[in-house]
Amino acid sequence: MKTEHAPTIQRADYRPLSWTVETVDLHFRLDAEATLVTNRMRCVRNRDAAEGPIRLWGEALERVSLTVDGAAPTAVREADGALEIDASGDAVLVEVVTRVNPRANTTLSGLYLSNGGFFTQCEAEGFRRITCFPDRPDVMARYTVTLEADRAACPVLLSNGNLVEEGLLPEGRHYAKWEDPFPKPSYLFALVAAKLVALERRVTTMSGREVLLQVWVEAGNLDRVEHAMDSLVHSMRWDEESFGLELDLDRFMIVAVADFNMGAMENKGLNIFNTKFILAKPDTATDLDYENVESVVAHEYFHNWTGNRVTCRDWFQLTLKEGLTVFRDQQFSADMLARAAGPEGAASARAVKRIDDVRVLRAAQFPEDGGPMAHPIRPDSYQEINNFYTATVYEKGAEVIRMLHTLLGQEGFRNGMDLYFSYFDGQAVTCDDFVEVMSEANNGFDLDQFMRWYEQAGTPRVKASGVWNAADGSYTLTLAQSTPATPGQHVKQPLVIPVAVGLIGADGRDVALRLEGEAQAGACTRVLKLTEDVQVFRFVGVSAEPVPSLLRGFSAPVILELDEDDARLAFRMAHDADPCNRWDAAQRYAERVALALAADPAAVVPEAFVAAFRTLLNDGALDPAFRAQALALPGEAYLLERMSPADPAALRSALVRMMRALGATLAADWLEVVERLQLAGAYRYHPGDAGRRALVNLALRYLAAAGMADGLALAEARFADATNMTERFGALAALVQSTSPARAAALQAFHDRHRDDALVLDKWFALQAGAWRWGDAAEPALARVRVLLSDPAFSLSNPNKVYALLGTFFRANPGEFHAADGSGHAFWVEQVIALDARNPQVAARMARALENWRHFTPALQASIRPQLERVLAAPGLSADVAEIVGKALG
Ligand code: 0A1
Ligand code: ZN
Repeated sequence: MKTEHAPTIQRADYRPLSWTVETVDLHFRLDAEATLVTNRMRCVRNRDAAEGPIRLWGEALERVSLTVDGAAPTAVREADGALEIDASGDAVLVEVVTRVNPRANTTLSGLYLSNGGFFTQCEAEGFRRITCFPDRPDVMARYTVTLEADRAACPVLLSNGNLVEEGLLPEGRHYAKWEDPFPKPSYLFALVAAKLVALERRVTTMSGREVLLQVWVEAGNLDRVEHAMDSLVHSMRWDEESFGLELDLDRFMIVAVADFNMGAMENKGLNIFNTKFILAKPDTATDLDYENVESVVAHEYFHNWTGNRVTCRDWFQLTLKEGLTVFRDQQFSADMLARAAGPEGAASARAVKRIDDVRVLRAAQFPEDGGPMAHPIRPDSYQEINNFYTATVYEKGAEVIRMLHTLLGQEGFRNGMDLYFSYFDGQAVTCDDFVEVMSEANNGFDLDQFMRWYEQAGTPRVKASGVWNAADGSYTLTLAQSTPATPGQHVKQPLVIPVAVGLIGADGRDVALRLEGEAQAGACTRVLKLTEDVQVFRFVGVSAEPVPSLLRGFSAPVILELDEDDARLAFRMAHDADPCNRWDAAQRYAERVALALAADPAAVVPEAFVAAFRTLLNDGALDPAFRAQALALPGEAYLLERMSPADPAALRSALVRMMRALGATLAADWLEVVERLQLAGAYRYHPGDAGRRALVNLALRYLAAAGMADGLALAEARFADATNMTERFGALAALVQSTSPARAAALQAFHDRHRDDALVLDKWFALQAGAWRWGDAAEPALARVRVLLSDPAFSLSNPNKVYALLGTFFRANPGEFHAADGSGHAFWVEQVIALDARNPQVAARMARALENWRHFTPALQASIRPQLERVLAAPGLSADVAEIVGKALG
């Protein structure tokens, strides 16, 4: 079945191409239905490769003409989806003319239209949908691009690099010519031709060059680009200061587009962004939106060095640029938060960011690692590369880089990065190259075993046990690692796992650590290197029985298994000096309670658990942002992954009981928090304020869930009076997640206020798709989702809308999606098939919502299997969806 849709591509099959490209001269005659693309490329023989023809890939193209050195080529064949052209000599000029239809292109890959403008998306293999080309990242060429379009419809014409010429043409048309001085792979090509305006800023780089920064948006959005521009400037400064990396172009452009499959794209000098990650003003964007804009702008900007200047040899190496760039954006965000918090609050601010990152990893990557799509951060094979822009490649990839940073230290890591650029600037390289250079820059630091992180899939388990010996004051910690089998990988080797450890004394203070054989005690937290299946570490001078605090700062992407009773978890919630672990103790305690309640419908929330939450809530010494994290229950996706068999309805009932108990029992405490922390005055995006708003919004959530009259009244009042989106949406969310009769009216009021704002309506869609059922009479989420599907503001063609409505229902509302009658599963089939006809990438993302179906109860499995089979049997199914569903059933 699988091979019918797409062949499997193997990493081991990589071969350099016989011919590559030196220069590309592109001419676009832009037209909505028939754009003519003339591509003149100088192809050169690759001396390092075996003899062979020129290979050019093309997809969804109408080929108008093809010449080699001005003449019809002597021999042209089609093989494996590529054109093969025999050529002689060392260099030839190939000219290909193609015609494409941007309006008909609903895949949003290649050249497409959005609101009347032309945009491109070429990663991973979109360039072949524009012209015939050796569309692989190891072909790096210099591009000259001429755009020609109607001047009234598309007054702005942009491409990579520098503008070298522009002018008017007959019949109301005009043109612009761009030259990119840096050789680049085709996936970094971009053009934009649209009616846009720019916010501009001129800044001076560290070497004293003046550069022009532009953020291009539709005219009506110009009042919401300031934050993106500030974020760009901060990113530039940070990369200069942290890594000595400077912007290499005279102009750097960002363009926002409403129709976009992913978050954003790092095209050389012309980043294209989903509007969601550019536009922000207080009335329409939440604190979280502000934070996301900052980190996505940074991520794309950082790619200019880690991704563009040094790129990937082939798509299996994707984590080379993505893991590293996510790590860089995480460090940047942590530094920005720490700076805003000042010296006192810096550590807590960093921890809050780290907790965010760990939450994402656990919610998205752990389930992936435990399912049919499990793959190493560097996969060995794929059918459709677009399916491998995954949490594993990105988030686990960033964790792997973080472990390198931990093992080598800040300075060692920086030395490695310097050497990486000095060796590989302008090249397309592999993950091995990166790790080797890290070793070389650190006196040959042995990273051979570390490479297994690139090879093995699955989340490792670290089982820990400790024994204190009163007689000799020693504490013996035994750590054992194992990684469960994953598809195609049955045997796993031990990994290098940095385990940051602390021992907490009975007084709640850390003990200074001294390993057996050491002359004196040192720091209170130290990193143990676990490299064997089992290892024993003996601490001495421990005069009273300590409480271990392991994996501090989440020092490795593993699942820590440690027997701790409730009292110990409560103790660590109150005392662990490592904020990440303090949060984790609360998560573990909540997980334990949730799973116990899910297993027993009659069970009640233990008082000791509520008391432990109360202690945290009322600890005024703790940063509100941290308290908001620690008092939020673990994500449902993560909990389902921990439950065997996974029973979403039972889990939902447990979580409802927990929310209600925590809301009702701690009502007075929550109300006091609202009273004490709510802010007056104008909104500003500042992490300190954001933390307060987050804790107040959480308080409203608990109070509303518990149906506390005071809390509901507060939420209504805050909804009505809010002066910014964070407060308005927080109050609305609290009302929607409750039995409040004000719910419907509030949703309507919110809709009416923001009816013309696509991004705000996305929140409105998502909130309803994600709603739990709080009362017996409440409407099932699916009924609501069906109504919203025909809302005039909804469109299956806009990825943001699909992610907001369908993505939220499928992925963030398991309690409703997996309704026992199977209605959610039948609906999923309908929608996946409808989407697949338009946009396979988006359809495949939705399809992934059922991949872990084998973890569910037998009754749910019986409901899901035939639906997966229906999708797989659908005529004309894309390779994208076929791979996901095929692997789920495989
Ligand atoms: N490289 C981008 C992500 C991206 C990947 C694929 C896309 O289209 C299929 C678009 C964007 C990043 O990491 O930000
Ligand atoms: Zn990226």
